[in-house]
Amino acid sequence: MTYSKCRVCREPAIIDLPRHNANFCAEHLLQLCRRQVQKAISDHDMLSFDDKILVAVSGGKDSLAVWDILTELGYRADGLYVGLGIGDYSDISYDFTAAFAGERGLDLQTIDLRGEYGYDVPTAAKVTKRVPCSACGLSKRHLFDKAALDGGYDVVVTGHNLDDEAAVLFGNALRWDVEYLARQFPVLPARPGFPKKVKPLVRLTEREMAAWCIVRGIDYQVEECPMALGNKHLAYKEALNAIERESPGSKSAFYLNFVDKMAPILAGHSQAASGELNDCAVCGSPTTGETCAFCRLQDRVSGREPVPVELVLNKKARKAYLAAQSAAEE
Ligand code: Q46
Ligand code: ZN
Ligand code: ZN
Repeated sequence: MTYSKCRVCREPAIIDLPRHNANFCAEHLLQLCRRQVQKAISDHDMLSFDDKILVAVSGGKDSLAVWDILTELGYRADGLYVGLGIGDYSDISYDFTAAFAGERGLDLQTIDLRGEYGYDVPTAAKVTKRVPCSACGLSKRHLFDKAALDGGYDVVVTGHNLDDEAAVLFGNALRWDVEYLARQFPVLPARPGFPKKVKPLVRLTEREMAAWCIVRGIDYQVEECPMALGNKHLAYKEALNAIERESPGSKSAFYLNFVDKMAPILAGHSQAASGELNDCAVCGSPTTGETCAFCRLQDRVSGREPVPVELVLNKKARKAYLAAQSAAEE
């Protein structure tokens, strides 16, 4: 598709961005992305050039793009990939991550959940009878925190973009979940036992990140995680996209104005940030109980026979997953 002219240089554009009411050529799209990342970093005091940074990489466009942008801007950033054991999806995601790091000479650490902790996400979901994202999110958070603290990193970067954050905000606001709303900021400061965590892509959309990867020649996992099929997060994204089509700019106003105007009001409302914490009896991580949620999960699910991905999907998601599998095999 061709779009008229770049707003900056008047050369032919490669993308239209209705929320900016403008089109951009490849060079000026990259410039816009860099500037939005720099603005997020400086507005929220996310990173300094002396920081030792750990990027949580999944092999998808956002995490590879944020690693690429930070490196290009001159930050010192290593990557950490956690192998979740979600069938071919995880294997392919790892290949994209390793290729990206290898081609650029970047340091990539990997943790394999089954190899090192004796379980994978589908098995954990089956045993706990909870949605896969629950065990997955819990495991990733714990392992990224631990790797950052053990490795002497100052900060963990994740690739959450504007679409992700607006969708989470939408869900939290639908329920007026003040506890979650109070924690939904682009920066979580370090606390004893927890590293600082930042989201430098909160001013950029999925579409802009996909365009960044295409222009920069970054190959990434384009498939959604099969476990995400049918989850509420995707439904919230679709709802916000429908609003955005009618009224460009609504999505960024919804999220960025929340951060500017509501964050100061909600500060201090999170009990998790203020409660007393003990050291986990098994691993030493901070926890409100005796043993942390990660160690309790591991204790429950480790050593079980691996459960195939399709067995933990609902009927609709299983159908879509198996159809995609057989199409890939043809
Ligand atoms: S990887 Fe894990 Fe996501 Fe898949 S199981 Fe859910 S949380 S959807 S970012
Ligand atoms: Zn241009
Ligand atoms: Zn523990």
